[in-house]
Amino acid sequence: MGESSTASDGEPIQHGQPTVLIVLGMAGSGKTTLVQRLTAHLHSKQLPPYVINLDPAVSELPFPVNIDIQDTVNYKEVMKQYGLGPNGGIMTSLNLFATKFDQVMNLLQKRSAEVKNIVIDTPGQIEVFTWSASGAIITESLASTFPTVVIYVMDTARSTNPVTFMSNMLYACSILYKTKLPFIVVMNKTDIVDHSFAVEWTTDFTAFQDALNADTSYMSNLSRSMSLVLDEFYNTLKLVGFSAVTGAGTDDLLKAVEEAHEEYVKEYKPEYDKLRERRIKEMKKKEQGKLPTNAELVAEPGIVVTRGIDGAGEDTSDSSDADADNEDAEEDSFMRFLDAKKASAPKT
Ligand SMILES: Nc1nc2c(ncn2[C@@H]2O[C@H](COP(=O)(O)OP(=O)(O)O)[C@@H](O)[C@H]2O)c(=O)[nH]1
Ligand SMILES: [Mg+2]
Repeated sequence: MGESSTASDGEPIQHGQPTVLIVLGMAGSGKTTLVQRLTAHLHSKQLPPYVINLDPAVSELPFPVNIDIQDTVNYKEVMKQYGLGPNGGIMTSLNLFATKFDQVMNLLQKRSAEVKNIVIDTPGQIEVFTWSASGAIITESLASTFPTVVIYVMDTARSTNPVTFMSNMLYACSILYKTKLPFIVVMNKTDIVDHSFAVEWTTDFTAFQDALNADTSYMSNLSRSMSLVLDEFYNTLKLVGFSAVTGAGTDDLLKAVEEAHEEYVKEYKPEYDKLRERRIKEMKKKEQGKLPTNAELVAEPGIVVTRGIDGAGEDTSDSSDADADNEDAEEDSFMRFLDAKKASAPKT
């Protein structure tokens, strides 16, 4: 595969660049299960995605990953060494990982001609990723290089109450403004409850007001005024019903992703290009001020290991000798990281 590769339905890929899918959502909404479903689907279409796990606390990953934060940062050790609770541990692990994200970017750029999708699973606790500096660094790095799309996963069965629905949508809206990226809301778990109510509430203002009228709490009054604010957000929203368990809605989701990719190229890329230029200028200024150069930073021991994709589908590692060399280099760099870690481990 190369620049001329085509999408599953025969559509040429814009600019031959992969789409980065950042999967966000509340704990338990089904992010990991969605990534699993999507990964299996893309494997069956002979389009294995490049998968990154950014959740340092997940006990078992149900899909093959190329980069796993857990291979680099030991979340339990981080908690112990820094005396942190679970959330602080996840946050600090993500911060540690983000300091070396330029190396992840290098790996992604090397693979970018071969893959169509880069799928990123994020920590269960959404705020750890969306409102942290490291989450912003990771998102910005990705979005200033690749067409990047946010997939916001919602638990349909837990959103049937209009007040809960609106709170979740407000949260989604705030993330849209924070990330400034094309946005797809996935109403997951449609095998339990159909998502048609969500479609109605986001397209028919009075239908949502009627639903709220049945609720006389203080929150419903607040919701009534806030829902006016959300009307604008709903106008541009791509809402997709999905079941990570049955796979219903997979084609709709992939179609929305392709549309969002085009939206990125047309509307968001110019902004990210500007951002990137600003960053490069800042970098140059810093270099002149005798801070470590970019090259020196990249030459530090690596933190990232790329496991071959085993199990489901084809193994991309044997597609060429160059690939095998890359993987060796990645493995070597990870071993150097481990050695460096051992040497510098705190004595306590
Ligand atoms: N019925 C049903 N359950 C789901 C679906 N997707 C995820 N789940 C369940 O929801 C729970 C949380 O899923 P998980 O993917 O770990 O959520 P995460 O915290 O967002 O990564 C698990 O018990 C999943 O089996 C779905 O589409 N339908
Ligand atoms: Mg998860």
